[in-house]
Amino acid sequence: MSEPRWDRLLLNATLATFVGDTPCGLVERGAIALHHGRIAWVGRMDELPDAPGTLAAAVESLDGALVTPGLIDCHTHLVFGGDRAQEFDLRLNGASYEEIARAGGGIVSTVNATRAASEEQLFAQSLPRAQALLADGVSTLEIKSGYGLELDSERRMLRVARRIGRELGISVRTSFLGLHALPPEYTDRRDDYVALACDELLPALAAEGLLDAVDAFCENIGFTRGETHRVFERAQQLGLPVKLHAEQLSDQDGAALVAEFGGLSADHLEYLSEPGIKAMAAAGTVAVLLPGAFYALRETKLPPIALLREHGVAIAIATDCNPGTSPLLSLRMAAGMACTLFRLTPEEALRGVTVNAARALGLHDRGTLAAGQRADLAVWKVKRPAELCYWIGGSLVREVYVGGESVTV
Ligand code: DI6
Ligand code: FE
Repeated sequence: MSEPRWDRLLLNATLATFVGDTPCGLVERGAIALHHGRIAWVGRMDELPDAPGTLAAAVESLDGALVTPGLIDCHTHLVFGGDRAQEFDLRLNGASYEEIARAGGGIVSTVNATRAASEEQLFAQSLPRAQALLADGVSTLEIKSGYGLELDSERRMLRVARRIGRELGISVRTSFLGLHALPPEYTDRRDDYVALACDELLPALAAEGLLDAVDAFCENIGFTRGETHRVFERAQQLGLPVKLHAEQLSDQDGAALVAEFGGLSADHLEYLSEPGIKAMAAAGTVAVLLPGAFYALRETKLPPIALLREHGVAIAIATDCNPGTSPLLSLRMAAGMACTLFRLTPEEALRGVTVNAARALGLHDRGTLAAGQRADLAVWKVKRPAELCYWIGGSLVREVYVGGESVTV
């Protein structure tokens, strides 16, 4: 008897492939073959080239269970020290996020806790957050620096981010967010800090191979458009793609700036204007919406969804997992919130955590179920794609495969 051609064959699956024009690219009574870490074959079971038992070393029937690409969380800050539960209390009693930040709380309080944590402590505190995301179907995760704001602490955060990927067997992409907040020791010396971030921290961390992209917080309580321009220029010199926290609390024309640099994504976008949308559409910059932050800040201004659709801007959804504005540990929940709060369709939200999220990270080898893609899959306990957005909470994951291997969730 000849050797089976595939490592593993999953049968009787409902496949949300996100390929083609049908809703979610759905294939009923589908089969998907995994081989050497890649998807080797996808289609209807009745189109398999031979009897299943002869095709693969391991064959499993899924009884109609839904299979999606492994989910991709393209915007998180999940490596940090401490928490900000006390600030949550202050906000519930009427203080605004800006007021807390201007009074020296907010991001800066997490900077202090992160600087005080050793690499082991930071790893021990952050790992469970990544585990929670994985348990909810995430197989690729972006993690930003930005709570260190000096070389050793930024490096520690990024090393912990990479280590989380190795520990859990998932993909972690890292972004430098040196322009996140002005560190307390640079009060009244803004230019010196921006110079430090652009000319010392960024090149040093890039040289250590710790960075995949560069981000900034372009906001009236963050950094100006000019300062953002400066860090983007340096990123460009170093060959790193850019992305931006843009138009979250006010319109700084940041989306147009990141588009001008051919950026991967502009993120948040509640205050985005039509010229910004047009610039994003022309540059192919993805709109990353973060409903967790919208919810936690009790924001009322909605991102301009109708205009994003009209101009054909790809929409992704992420958790923004961070201790201040979005302590959210479920990407599926973020997708559900995008439906309920932003009125995305479940299909749009699910494209937002798969195919469009891959694009927001500049990754072309994942985010759909197609032959040749990485074998990153989530097998669910439900049968219809919309259920992933409809159920609030609970644990719906049956199995996650990363690079063809089942990982413990
Ligand atoms: N925007 C956000 O939503 C997070 N960072 C940012 O630039 C919030 C970070 C925090 O409050 O700790
Ligand atoms: Fe963020």
